[in-house]
Amino acid sequence: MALPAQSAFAATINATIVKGATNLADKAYSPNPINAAQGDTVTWTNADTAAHTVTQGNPSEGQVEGGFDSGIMGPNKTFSHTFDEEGNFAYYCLLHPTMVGTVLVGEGGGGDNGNGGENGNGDGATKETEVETEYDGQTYTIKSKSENAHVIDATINPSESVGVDFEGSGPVELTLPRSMIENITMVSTDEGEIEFQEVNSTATDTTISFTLPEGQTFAEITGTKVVPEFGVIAALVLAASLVAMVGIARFKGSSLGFGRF
Ligand SMILES: [Cu+2]
Repeated sequence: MALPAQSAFAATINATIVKGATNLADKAYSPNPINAAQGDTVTWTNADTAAHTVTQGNPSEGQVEGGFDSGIMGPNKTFSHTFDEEGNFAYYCLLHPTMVGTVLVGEGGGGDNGNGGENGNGDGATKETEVETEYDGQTYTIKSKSENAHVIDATINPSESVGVDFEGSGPVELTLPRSMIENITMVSTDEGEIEFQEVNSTATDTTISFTLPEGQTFAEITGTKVVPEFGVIAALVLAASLVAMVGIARFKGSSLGFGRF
């Protein structure tokens, strides 16, 4: 495992809420992810004409209590937060919860924000990362081991699948708790099903390996058993909320569609 690169001086990293961010999902904040070193400050500028927020948390679990939160940022407004601890910090927009981003603080931070040059990970070293996802009060840890495809976020789609977001693509070993998903049957990216292999299985975890094709940073893992166990009820609730969303979209007469929600 690579050792975390320590910066001698804390840096300020500029990020942007891009124009048209409302409909840009994980492209709404740029760069995404933001790579920072411990102690760095990230300053977001709202370059859009609409108001947005930079709020720690994610759309499925909501705002992190005591986490960073810009409040409502009008056009050209800025928000800064200093990251004193290592870790992966998901954030989103409270006004448009499909807008999501991640700040990666720690290993190899600082230099890999699209200004050229991989920093820290270009030596072919395998790195282990993990994220926690919460469902119904339970926390599940998902681990990745890869050269370039590092897990940064995971979302449980109750009774169906687990969606996993990566920084980068390529071969990856992914370890998932059996309490979250069992009997993995399929792995797919946004472009369809990909091959996977089960490489290890313990009493508590399953490890699978697959290769994320170039440019693909999302995998949906489907299993025959995904939390919660009372799948039918969850499916009904999901169906009900879908109906509600369709209703709202019709009411607004939206021509934008609703993409991923
Ligand atoms: Cu927004």
